[in-house]
Amino acid sequence: MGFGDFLANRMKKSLEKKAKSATLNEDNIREVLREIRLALLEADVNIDVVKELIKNIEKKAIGTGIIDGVRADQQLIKIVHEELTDILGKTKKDLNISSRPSVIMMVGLQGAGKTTTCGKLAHLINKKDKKKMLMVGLDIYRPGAIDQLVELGTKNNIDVFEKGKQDPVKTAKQALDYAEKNNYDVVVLDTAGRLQINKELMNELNDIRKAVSPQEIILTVDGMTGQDIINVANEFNNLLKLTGVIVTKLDGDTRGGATLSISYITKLPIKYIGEGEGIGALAEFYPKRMADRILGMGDIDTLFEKATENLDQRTMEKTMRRMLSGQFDLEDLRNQLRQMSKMGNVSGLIKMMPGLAGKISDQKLDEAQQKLWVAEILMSSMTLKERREPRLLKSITRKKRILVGSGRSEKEFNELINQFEKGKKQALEFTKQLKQGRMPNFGGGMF
Ligand SMILES: Nc1nc2c(ncn2[C@@H]2O[C@H](COP(=O)(O)OP(=O)(O)OP(=O)(O)O)[C@@H](O)[C@H]2O)c(=O)[nH]1
Ligand SMILES: [Mg+2]
Repeated sequence: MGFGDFLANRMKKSLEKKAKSATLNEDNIREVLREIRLALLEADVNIDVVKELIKNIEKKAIGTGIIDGVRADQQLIKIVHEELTDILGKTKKDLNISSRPSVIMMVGLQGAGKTTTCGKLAHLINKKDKKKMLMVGLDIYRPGAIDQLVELGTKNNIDVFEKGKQDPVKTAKQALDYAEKNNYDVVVLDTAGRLQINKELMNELNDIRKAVSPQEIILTVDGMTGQDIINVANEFNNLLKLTGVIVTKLDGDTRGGATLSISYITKLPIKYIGEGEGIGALAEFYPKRMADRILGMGDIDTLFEKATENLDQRTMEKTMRRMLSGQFDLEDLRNQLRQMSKMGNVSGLIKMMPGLAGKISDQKLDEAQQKLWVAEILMSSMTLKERREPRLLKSITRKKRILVGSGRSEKEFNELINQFEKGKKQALEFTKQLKQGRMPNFGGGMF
């Protein structure tokens, strides 16, 4: 169960059960709130945060009364959504990296993910803002720590500054000089971690801070840790005046309670979340989207972003132009399916669609994924001419050749052709509606 799913399932169930009718009264609102409270506590959200959230929702839901004419369940979900968004920090907070060079200092406990996140952050800022990035190795205590950073840099084309076991304060200063002379835009400091907060480390971090005055001091926290992370965050913040938090490892079996709690209690913005070990697995943190996800409403904005990021724009435009002029063949279908699989697997996509999340069983998702693979295999056994002129596929010899070449059954072949015909109709209907300036109706979909 991924991040958010846990809360999503619990909350949705309690909301759906109680709030279906348009006649929400004070009693059943309170009951829904009790269940939300339980779900949050089970997800390891801090008790003070839960109390505050429930109090605010209650005040809004019962205090203002439910407006007639608008469905009560929708109003309640809206209120829960607003309050969750508030608690998660209201709006997205950008990094302050406008000065040249800007310094981002990464701090946190051992194993929280500082070094990995340094790499991800440098990669992301370079990609997104086209900034020249320099990572600096300041962990002189853990054997292999500097090598880890150097390796990360080499593998991903990010420059690394390090002076071996030299005093980290001195290295930090030299790194800044080096960055100025060599036109780096942003310097990311990878500092040492400890198993627990200790004075020596905190003093060293404070000395580094004073020496280079970072624009950003970011606490990296492991999303899988429990409540004590809040004390850790407070201590780091008191001494270092943090500017933000990055929560890592939200890809695993994490319930994410720490995320909800830290931002509220320390008033520090969560700036990014880590969702995997790879260099690209860092996402900007949008409180609203996180609230969407937690409530299981689907994460349309993220889906859209992912889509625009990965889609091959030109192929899309071409297909669209063809569809608008009434054409749609197997080659178009193949392009579309390929674009889709670039965005991830079927179940990942479905989770982000509002209304569909949780409604389709894993088995159905597997079947859909399987169909996509079969379709791809079959279509790659066809010639371009056959894909462009699907009527050629009526020929028995062509069909036989494709079946032998792909190793798929006749049944699968026929199914693909049938679904293509159906999809073609839908695609053309879709563009017809678009051309008439109407909002297209999504009728089921092909797979
Ligand atoms: N699944 C997952 N693993 C992560 C994520 N971020 C970091 N890790 C893993 O967590 C482990 C520790 O990461 P590091 O970046 O070395 O942590 P650190 O804070 O630098 O640790 P020290 O240098 O020992 O203080 C590594 O195995 C990383 O691959 C994440 O977002 N998701
Ligand atoms: Mg490290």
